[in-house]
Amino acid sequence: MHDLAKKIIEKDVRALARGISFLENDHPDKLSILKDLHAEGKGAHIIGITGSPGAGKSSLVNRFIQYLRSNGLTVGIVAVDPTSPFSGGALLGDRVRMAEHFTDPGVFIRSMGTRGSLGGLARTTKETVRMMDAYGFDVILVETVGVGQSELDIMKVADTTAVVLNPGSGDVVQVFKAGIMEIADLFIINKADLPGVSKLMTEIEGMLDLVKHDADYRPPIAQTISTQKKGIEDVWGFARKHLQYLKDTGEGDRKKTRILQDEVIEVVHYELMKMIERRQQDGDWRGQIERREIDPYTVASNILSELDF
Ligand SMILES: Nc1nc2c(ncn2[C@@H]2O[C@H](COP(=O)(O)OP(=O)(O)O)[C@@H](O)[C@H]2O)c(=O)[nH]1
Ligand SMILES: [Mg+2]
Repeated sequence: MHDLAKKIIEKDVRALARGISFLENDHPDKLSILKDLHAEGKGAHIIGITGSPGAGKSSLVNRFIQYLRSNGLTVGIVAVDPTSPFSGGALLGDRVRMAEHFTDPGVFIRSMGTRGSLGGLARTTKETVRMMDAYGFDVILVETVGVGQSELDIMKVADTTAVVLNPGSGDVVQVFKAGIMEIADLFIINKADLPGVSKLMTEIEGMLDLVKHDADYRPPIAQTISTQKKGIEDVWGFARKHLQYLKDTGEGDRKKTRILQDEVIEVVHYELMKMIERRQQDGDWRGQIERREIDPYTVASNILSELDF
């Protein structure tokens, strides 16, 4: 077994931090470490929290951490915010907000950098969650901005996906269009201190009637005020109920199978892309295309034939 994998399983928190850096930097040992860790997954309850920027996800996560800790549970947090490309930004805000947890050994917070492509970020995020699960947190929270395919893709790693909405924001239509409705296991109306809660409630219920009318699981709706610690226990209660549903119906197992099968394709895809990118640096095909000396199909065929399988 890889030394780092061994240390992560032994709950060496510095090894965990280093391991995640390996993932982010695409270290050559990455796949071998993940392989060693696979059987070591402890079955954390992985909860994804998604929603528009400013919806209050980070504030909610902060309260959630407090709540889980006061119930004796350990928590790993992965914060992904590709919408803040500037250093600092939202992540710095999160850091300040979550500072009180930094000295607590039962809490581990990792902000995912904005480097690399979104596809790469989604991959790294999922691998980080796997690594945290092998380390052995009771609950793993993944915060991500709900825009675009990659964010939806990140959420596939979660057992339970919570979608955060605000009253008076007109978010519901967006959520519906973006295909988030389909992946939501639980809705959270955060900023429930603001006007428009019952209108939003009706909108979500209406949408659920359309999308989930024949489903055997109907996502519940929680109301929270993150700035006042309100409603967090409902979120936790609903999340536990959803996990129980996954267990009771076998849907959890089926979901897991799909995720693992997809993972194979994803890893192959990602590794192939890296090989191709390295190959692309060889030769002057970009120049040849610029000078219209060659067609893209010939270049593509050449690159593919050079990758020896
Ligand atoms: N009124 C009100 N403001 C909130 C609530 N939760 C968060 N906020 C505020 O909303 C803003 C954005 O919060 P943040 O957690 O950074 O949102 P994120 O971008 O979704 O992570 C901050 O100014 C929070 O103080 C709430 O329940 N009520
Ligand atoms: Mg945030």
